[in-house]
Amino acid sequence: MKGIDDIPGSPEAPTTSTALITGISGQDGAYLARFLLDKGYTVFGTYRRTSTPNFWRLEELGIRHHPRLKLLVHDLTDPGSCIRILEASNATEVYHLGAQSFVGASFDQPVTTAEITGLGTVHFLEAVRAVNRNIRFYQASSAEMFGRVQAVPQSETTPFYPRSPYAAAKLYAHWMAINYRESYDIFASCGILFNHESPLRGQDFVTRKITDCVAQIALGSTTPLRLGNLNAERDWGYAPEYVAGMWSMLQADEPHTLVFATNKTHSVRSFATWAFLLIGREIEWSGAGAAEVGRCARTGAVLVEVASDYYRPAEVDSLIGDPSKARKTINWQPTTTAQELCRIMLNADLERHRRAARPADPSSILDPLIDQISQLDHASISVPAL
Ligand code: NDP
Ligand code: GDR
Repeated sequence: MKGIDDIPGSPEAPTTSTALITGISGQDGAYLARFLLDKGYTVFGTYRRTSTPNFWRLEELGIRHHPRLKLLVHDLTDPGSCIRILEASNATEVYHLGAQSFVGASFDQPVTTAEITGLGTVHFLEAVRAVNRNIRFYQASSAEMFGRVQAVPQSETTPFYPRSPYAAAKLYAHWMAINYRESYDIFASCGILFNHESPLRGQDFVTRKITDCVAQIALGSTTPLRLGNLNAERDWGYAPEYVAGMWSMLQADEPHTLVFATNKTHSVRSFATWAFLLIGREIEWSGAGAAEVGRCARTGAVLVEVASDYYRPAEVDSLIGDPSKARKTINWQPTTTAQELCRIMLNADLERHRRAARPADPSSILDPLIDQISQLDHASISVPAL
C-alpha cells in the first residue's frame, strides 16, 4: 500500500493507458478497476485513510494485489494532493467516483456532503486544468438530481429539482464539470446514472439491505426486515454494465452528458417481495404507511415491518430514466432486469452467509437452496399488484 509520495515515476507494467479512479473502495470503483485492468490499463485508485482499510470489494473481485493496480491514500476534501496525484500517476483518464453517496446520511451531514460530493469534484477539475487539460474526466452525476421529477421518464433535457443535500451537492458538481468543459475545453463527461446495484453494493442501500436480511432469514434468522418508504420507486440496473458505459463515455469523440437507466421502475415493496419469493416465502401485505407489515402467506409470521426512522425529510418518490441518447451516442444498453438483479444479489448474500456460518462444511444446508435459486426462471416470478 503506498502513499502518494511513494508512487514510482513510471508504472511497473507499462500499458497503452493509465487511468485514475477516485473512490476505488466503493461499488463502482471496484467494478471499474476490474474492467480497466482487464483491458490492460494501469489503474491508480484512491482511497481515504481509515483505521482499517476497506478493500473487501477489491478482494472479492480478486484484484486487490493485481500488479497493475496502485492504491493511493487521498481524501477528497484535500485539494492540493489532487495535483500531486495527477502528476505522479500520469493518468490520461480520470474517473471521479468518490463521494459521500448515501442520500439518507446527507440530511445529517449536509456540509460534509457538500465538501466531499460537491467541492471534491471541483478540486479535481482544478487539478486537471492545472496539470494537463488533455486528461479525460468522468463525473459521476446522479438521477437524484431529478428529485421531484419534472417529466416522466427523465432524460438529459429534463429540468433538475434536487430533494436532498446529496442531490444538491451532485448538481453543483455536475454543472461545474460542464462549466469546465465549456470554459477550458476540458473533456469532462457527465454520466447521469440511475440506481445501479450488485452484490458489492453497500449494506445501507435498500436493495442490498433487503437481500442481506432475506438471506439471513433463509438461514434461520427470525429478525424481520425493517424498511422505510415501501412505495418509493427506482430504476434499478446492474452495476457492472454501468461502469462499462463510463469507460465508453471517455472513448467518445467528444464529451457528453448521458443518462444511464433501464427505463423500468419498481417499488421497494416489489423488490422485497421478489427476494422473499426467491427463498420460497410469499409475502402478504397489510396495513398502510408506518403500520404496514409483510407476513409470510403460509405461516403468518411477520417478515417485513416499516420503521419510520428510515423515512427521509424529503423523498424522491419515483425515478425512471430514458437511456436512448446513451444508446445512440455510445451504443450503451443495459440487459439485466431488476428481478434478475435481485436473484444475483440474493444468491451472493446466501453464499456469504453460508460461508460465514459453516466455513469448513461442504454439505451446507443452503447449497441446494442456492442451486434452486440459480435455476429459477425470473420471467415466471409473478409480481403482485401494487
Ligand atoms: P460508494 O458509496 O460505494 O463509493 C463511494 C466511494 O467514495 C468509496 O470508495 C468511499 O470510500 C469514497 N469516499 C467517500 N468519502 C470520501 C472522501 N472524503 N475522500 C475520499 N474518498 C471518499 O458509491 P458507488 O460506488 O455506488 O457510486 C460511485 C459514484 O457514483 C458516487 O459518486 C455516487 O454518488 C455516484 N452514483 C452512484 C449511483 C449508484 O446507484 N450506485 C447512481 C448515481 C450516481 P469508503 O469506502 O472509505 O467509504
Ligand atoms: P437512493 O438509494 O437514495 O436512491 O440513492 P437507496 O437505496 O438508499 O434508497 C432508495 C429508496 O428506497 C427507500 N427506502 C430505503 N432506503 C434505504 N437506504 N433503507 C431503507 O430501509 C429504505 N426503505 C425504503 C428510500 O427512501 C429511497 O426512496 C442511491 C445512491 O447510490 C446515490 O448515491 C445515487 O446517486 C442514487 O441511488 C441514484
